[in-house]
Amino acid sequence: MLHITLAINVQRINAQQTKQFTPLKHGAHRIGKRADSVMAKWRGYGLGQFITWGVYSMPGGEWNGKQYDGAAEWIRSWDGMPQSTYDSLFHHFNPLKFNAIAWGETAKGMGAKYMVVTTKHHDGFCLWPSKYTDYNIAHSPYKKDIIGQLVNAYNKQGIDVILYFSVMDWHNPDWRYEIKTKEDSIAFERFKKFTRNQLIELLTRYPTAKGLWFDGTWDKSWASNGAFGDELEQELRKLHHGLIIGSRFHADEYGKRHFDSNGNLMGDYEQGWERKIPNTISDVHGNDWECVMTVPENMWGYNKAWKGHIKTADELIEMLAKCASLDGNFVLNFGPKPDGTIRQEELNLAKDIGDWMKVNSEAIYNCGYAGFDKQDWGYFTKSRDDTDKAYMIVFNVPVSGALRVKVPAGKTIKKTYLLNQPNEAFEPEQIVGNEYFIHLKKTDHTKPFVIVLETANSQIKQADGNAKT
Ligand code: 1KN
Repeated sequence: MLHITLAINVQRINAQQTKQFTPLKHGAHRIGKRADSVMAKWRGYGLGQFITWGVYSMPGGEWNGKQYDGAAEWIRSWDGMPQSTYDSLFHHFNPLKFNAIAWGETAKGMGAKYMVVTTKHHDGFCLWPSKYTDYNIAHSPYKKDIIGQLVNAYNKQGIDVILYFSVMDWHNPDWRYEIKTKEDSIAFERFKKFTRNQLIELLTRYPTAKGLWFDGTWDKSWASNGAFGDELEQELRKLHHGLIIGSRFHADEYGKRHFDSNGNLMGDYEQGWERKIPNTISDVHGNDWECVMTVPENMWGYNKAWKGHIKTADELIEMLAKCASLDGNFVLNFGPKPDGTIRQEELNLAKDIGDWMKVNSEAIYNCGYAGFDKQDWGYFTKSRDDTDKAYMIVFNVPVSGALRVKVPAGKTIKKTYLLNQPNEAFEPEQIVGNEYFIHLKKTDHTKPFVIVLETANSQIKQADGNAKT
């Protein structure tokens, strides 16, 4: 038995050694995390707000009394609504109740440190007055630049802004899914110039933007133009100091997306965590990452019906804690209404999350993976600066009231107390070696809560608690 196992291991090692390295011009340009201060700030954001807004908020997932089953911002792709009708909606887009300052206050109240906003979704409608297409906000009855107002209002609240941009553009006649003919390739060359122009325009108009958030980059047309995307990315980075771009912009020269042909992450952070969260630290491969999450199952733009399960504030706080515990940011989507207001359900969630953050954000901001074994009661986080202070974000209180903690080898617990009641210390019970129980004094919590865990290097070499068996 042992003999067989060894043989398999040897084979594996050989396979690794002979694995081919593919020389790439347009793959990853850096291995590992960015080390600069702009990215360090991004890493510390913890919580963000995503805003999906455009003319799709007008039908709100419904046309002629019929309900569209997909996400509301995709309604243009539905047979039930003629594309020409959709493309005329903007003549009536007039969000008179839009108040960028009020949105910024909501985001601030929730505890968001950054905001991602759709400058242009797949439908091609631009919320800024773009020089490169008339299909933009200046040609709507509303007229005013929405992106500019948001950038200013959010920056005044101390919230950084990242610009969402869909490369795929259903409105531009030069967009192609695939390049099949000479004509296609001529059209797509024009489209590439248009895309470059719009991106330079955005960065020039909104110099305080911290990054670009790309979407609609999966089609063959774009993925087979990896060299163009990569060179454009380098150009944009030169233009805009510290610019943050995730793994979703360009493919490598073999059409590989996110991770290049050698398995290395392209861009500054992994952008594949859309509406999903990794389970263990090994799932994130040491990279920066961010999760973007919707409140209902899969609806970004405003949907009148809001079908299916609607996540609660506690569920969302748990997702936020889980992300922080695995080194990622959590970004919650809002889909404002066509009149420019945010629906009451979302305002309530922002308030409830904010109320929790006011007490507990120390366990989220600038926190990451703590290096402790995961336990069933919730999530450990640790400040990226303070190596001897961890947080236990507790969601599931066991009937015993005893929370199991296993501190890393070579550490002991120095002090344990509730984050919001620092004077009330717990006395951890040592189970064996570096494993402890923290006995809660009350077990009828109605909200997730945070326990601070101060550790110290253990003086005495620990006995068999750490021994490998
Ligand atoms: C599964 O295919 C898609 C394609 C596009 C799922 C979602 C999306 C878009 N990305 C999100 C950030 C939303 O903007 C959504 O419309």
